[in-house]
Amino acid sequence: MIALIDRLPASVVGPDRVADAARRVMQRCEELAAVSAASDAIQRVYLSREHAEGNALAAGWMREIGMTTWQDAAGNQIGRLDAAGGTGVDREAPALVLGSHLDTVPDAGRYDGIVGVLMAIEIVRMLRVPLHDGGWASPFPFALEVVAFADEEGTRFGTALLGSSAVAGAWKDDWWALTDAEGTTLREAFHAFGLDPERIGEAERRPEQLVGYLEAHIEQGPELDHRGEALAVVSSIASARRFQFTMEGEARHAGGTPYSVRRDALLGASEAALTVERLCRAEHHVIGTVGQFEAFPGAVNIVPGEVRFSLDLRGELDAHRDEVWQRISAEIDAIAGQRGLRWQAREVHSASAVMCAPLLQDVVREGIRSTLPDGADDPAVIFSKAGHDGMALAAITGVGMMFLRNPDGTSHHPDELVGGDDVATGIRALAEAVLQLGGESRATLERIR
Ligand code: HGY
Ligand code: MN
Ligand code: MN
Repeated sequence: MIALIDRLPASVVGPDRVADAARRVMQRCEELAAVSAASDAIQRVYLSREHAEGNALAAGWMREIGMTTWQDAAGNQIGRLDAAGGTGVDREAPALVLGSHLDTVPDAGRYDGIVGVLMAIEIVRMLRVPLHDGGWASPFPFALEVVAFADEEGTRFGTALLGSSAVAGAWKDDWWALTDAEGTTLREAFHAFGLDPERIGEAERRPEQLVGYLEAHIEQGPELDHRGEALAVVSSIASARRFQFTMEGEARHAGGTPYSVRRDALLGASEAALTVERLCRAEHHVIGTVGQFEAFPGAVNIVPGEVRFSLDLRGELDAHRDEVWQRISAEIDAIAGQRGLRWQAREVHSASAVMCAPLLQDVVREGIRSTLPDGADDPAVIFSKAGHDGMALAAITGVGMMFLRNPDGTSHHPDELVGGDDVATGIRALAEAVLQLGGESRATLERIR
């Protein structure tokens, strides 16, 4: 089958053009990597100077291809090409949204989120059509938008998907009191960034304004690398729950306090962390991680009286995740009882598993197929163990994702990698997916969920 993309002029979509686009993506990943709060690491968190600088760079790249750009009321950076109508452009057409996030974890890699935003810009560059007035438009019955989400990771305030939750109309008022490590509230950070908390509702998009959301992202796992394949269709995005634990015992002298009277919070919390690992290892669909762990008062010669630690718990389905959470909390209760400790867990983030829209899975599959030799096996289908903005957007539109090979699956780490060739293959695949979608009837497009 001739791929739709091969019907476009080689001067636009030929291998040289796609290679140019991939080179631009890789080079811009380096540019964005330099926009960091740290001189020796990559860190770009929500409502920071680096967030503003990253948005400004992305806005410039969006405008460069003729997109109208704006920063929404939650700090997401958006670009739009209206749909080419009969006589001009149709400013009311629903949009297919492409993109990912520009924020990072601490000491991040260069590609998590970033590569998806930049690939989206290149796909729009390839598929846009010129207008008589010198502008550009989407050739489809839908507009094309690129969104650089502002806070997918939740690094600064602990609650993830803030930018995409605002777009999905799922903002929670009790988030305003969230504080960062310096004690700055989310509300104060909004004001400092130049955003008005009272206008957060303006970021919301309604289902009828959207055709769907398509995101390219590195796999953040080793499966494609092990399979020797560049791309995969994402079937679903794992559910997530995040907790902040406090384990309390009694701070006592490290020398004079016999073991028989100790209530050592660190040992209780350590047993809890090992329990998470044991229970999750026994489950193939649930993954638990204790990523933060701090003992107080934290002196070498004092038995720790308190430990604060985090739990990141994910499951292919909400039910799997919640059943293991029940078992984890029951065992932690028993550990605390045996050690004379008190514990509490505050849930700071929860997102349900999201099944990717069947039609979007199909067009991503066709897009990947267009990059494979005739007779090749079907593309890999992977459920995402990493969280993504699509978890929030699924509340208002259909979500599709494509994974790129991520050597060793190393991610959330400076050694995170993606190959330029795989980015080129991904650009071609996702462009084909959009072209396939463009050929669907309006009735079909309205049913994407
Ligand atoms: O944590 C995650 O899975 C994502 O990278 N935010
Ligand atoms: Mn991430
Ligand atoms: Mn990500």
